[in-house]
Amino acid sequence: MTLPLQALPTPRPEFEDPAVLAREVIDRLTYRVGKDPKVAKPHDWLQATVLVTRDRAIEYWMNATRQTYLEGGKRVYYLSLEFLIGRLMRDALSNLGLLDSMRSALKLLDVDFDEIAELEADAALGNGGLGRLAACFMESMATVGIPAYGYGIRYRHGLFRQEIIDGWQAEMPETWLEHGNPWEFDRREAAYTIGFGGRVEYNDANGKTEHYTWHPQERVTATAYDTPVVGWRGARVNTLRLWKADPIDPIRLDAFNAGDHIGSLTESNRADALTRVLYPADASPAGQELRLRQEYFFSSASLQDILRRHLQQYGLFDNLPEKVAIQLNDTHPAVCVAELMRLLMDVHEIEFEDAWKLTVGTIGYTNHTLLPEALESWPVPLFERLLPRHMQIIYEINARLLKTARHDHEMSDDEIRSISLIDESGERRVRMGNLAFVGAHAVNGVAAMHSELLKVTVFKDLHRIYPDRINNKTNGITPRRWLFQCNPGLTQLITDTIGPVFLDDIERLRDLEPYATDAGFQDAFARVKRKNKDALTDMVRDRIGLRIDPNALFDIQVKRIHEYKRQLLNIVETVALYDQIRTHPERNWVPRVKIFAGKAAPTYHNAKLIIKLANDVARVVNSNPIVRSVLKVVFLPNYNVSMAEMLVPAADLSEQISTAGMEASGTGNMKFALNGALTIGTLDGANVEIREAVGPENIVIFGLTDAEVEERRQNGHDPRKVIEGSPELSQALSAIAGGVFSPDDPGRYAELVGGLYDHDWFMVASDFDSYTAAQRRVDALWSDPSVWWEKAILNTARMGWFSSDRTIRQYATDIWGIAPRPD
Ligand code: B1N
Repeated sequence: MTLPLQALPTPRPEFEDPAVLAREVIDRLTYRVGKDPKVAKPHDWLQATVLVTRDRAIEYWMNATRQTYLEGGKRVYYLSLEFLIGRLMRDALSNLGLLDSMRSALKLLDVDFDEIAELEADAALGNGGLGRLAACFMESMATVGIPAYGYGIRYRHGLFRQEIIDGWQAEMPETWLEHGNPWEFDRREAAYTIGFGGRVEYNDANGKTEHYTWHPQERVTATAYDTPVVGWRGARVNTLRLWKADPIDPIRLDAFNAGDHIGSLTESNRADALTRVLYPADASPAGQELRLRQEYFFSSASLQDILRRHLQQYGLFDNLPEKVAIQLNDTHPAVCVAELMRLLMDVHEIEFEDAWKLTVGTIGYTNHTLLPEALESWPVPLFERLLPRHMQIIYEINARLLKTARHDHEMSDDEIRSISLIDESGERRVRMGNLAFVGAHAVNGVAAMHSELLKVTVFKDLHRIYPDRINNKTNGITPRRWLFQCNPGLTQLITDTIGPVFLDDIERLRDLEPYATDAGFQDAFARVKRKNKDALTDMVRDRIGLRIDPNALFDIQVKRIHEYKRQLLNIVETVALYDQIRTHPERNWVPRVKIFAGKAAPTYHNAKLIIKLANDVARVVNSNPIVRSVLKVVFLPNYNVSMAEMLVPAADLSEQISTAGMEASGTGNMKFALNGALTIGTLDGANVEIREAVGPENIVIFGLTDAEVEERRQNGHDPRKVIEGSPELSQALSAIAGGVFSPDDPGRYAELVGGLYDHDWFMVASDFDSYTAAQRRVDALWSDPSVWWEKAILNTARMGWFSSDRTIRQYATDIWGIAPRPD
């Protein structure tokens, strides 16, 4: 059935009326939550409010879906093992333009909006930047009017909750579904069978076309759960479809009836385990069998769903690349290359050559890291056992690739070895990065520098064969969540100053430039920052019982804990500063609060030790009577999206200090700068482009360049000499290694510090002097408020380009071949 466009529902006039909304909230509370308003608890109100919000999104949602169908438009499918969404209610209400109305509606019911909004659990279905990027992209695709589906896994437990016990990280299970999830629709009708293991049958019954049939040994069902994603001003509502694994038969009745009650449950438990928990690995390996099962499970379910939808609308696959774009968020869904080939060949009887053209034409691949340990590869025996048919297909793709390389490109044996889909250097392994590269028509990095590095490092030889394939799409962040919602004070001030146009065209933030030197505007800007810092001050007191001074410079490093991100450099500098202040207490020190937060992968020993060190240093510094009036150190437990929404608007200084060449992009750097923090950072990832955008005088850059880092690693360097040449560094390291901060266990940090003397892979020692000098430049800038606020304002004014709307438009035109709605 096709509906004429005019028949599509449009929002009614009472859409925004608080009285109407209030009535609807009572209605949902009564009939859906089943609670009398008199006895309803805050959680019940939250659920009722979410249901009203969700229902308001539904008309737009259906509208969008129908329109895409009618127009025969190209659909984008964003496949990601992670979606780090955070809370949804404020986002949806704000994008629907209903935030104020809902606040008033709840007031009529004597319910405080902010209080119930705080109760919503963060959907933490991701580890860090890669997962948060997927969430920003979903919102931007809806905003710029792209018909898009996100596909991922509905983990029962998202990223673990971090507790700090005696200074150490402890991991607790995360239970976001505890109170149910009023956002999602479970689509029991959209279910697919996913196989594992078994054998492949070959038959050439008609003697012409070879035909293979996979007979899996094990099967599970993938069931869809849909969440609406609302674009800015309700421009479009797209779908985030997350898969849950279910046993084919909830209880195998034959076994159950035969009295084997336990045996009948094993299959059920196996299915359950598949989508039970997110791997807590960020830019590090997660090489267990269950992970490969998760990857294949959601890849296969998503592709089956995509092909079903396509076939239903078009009846054939010849036009797949014209109507479907599949974007792989890193290699986690790279098995899609083989699965799409299998579905096209074995199920839909398309020949290899044709299937390959359709596959490559449809798939795009985004690479997010160069860290060798994070590049996925799977042992061939494991892959073969779990996915025997896919292994065959990969061998076939590889044979053709290597033939081209040898004959058309005259590649040497070394080059052939490096491009092969199979790593033969030790135990044979399937290289997922190479598979994604050859199976995609476009391969992109996530910042200019990273994309250039792809061409000369991991994909050097593949780049020779496919010189047009690698391209850059610098990351972005959605300004709705990361400015309008998290910083309403600044948003209001900007609106009052330059008018509301920037709300729909974020690069118009530039209109603020003339006000950067205006004393009145500087004051107002500083007052907004101060209010945000007051709120953070209260939060720190409530969470860890520490008093901090909102007049001090708030210096913030929040992100996953990783050696390449160099929280250790920041901590060592803190210790050196502590020593200096104690030696010269009479000097005019700039008061600082150093704030750290972030999770470590549970098996990452050094990262966990760095958390302990931050907490040990905090304890000592914060209790020193001389120092504590000018220096405080804070480690906030359980960093997540909601906490970032408090930290980002309250920062004066943003720490983006990774070893050059190692942070592919970073996106926290963009959030802080947009909210008027100055960046102290290395020339790494997107910092390079942030410097170009805000101007070199408005960012504090230090440290070795990526080329210098590379040169030192190649030619060897002597960190011990570097340390001995820097009295401040030597003293700080001796204090840490000697147990000054760990009197209960003086040897705790001996190895960690020893690593700096021995190899210092991450160049902490090499960059130390340059970093401290940069920090003193920050102090000088802070000491002249008119200078500081001018720079802060120029950061906000010039960061509009880092909107994920811009990133998505570039993906749309360059990779997906669709025209987004113009600005
Ligand atoms: O992706 C972000 C970038 O801004 C960061 O620089 C980058 O480190 C991050 C395996 C990863 N790269 N690789 C991962 C995550 C989970 C996992 O299991 C790797 N995350 C990044 C967005 O582009």
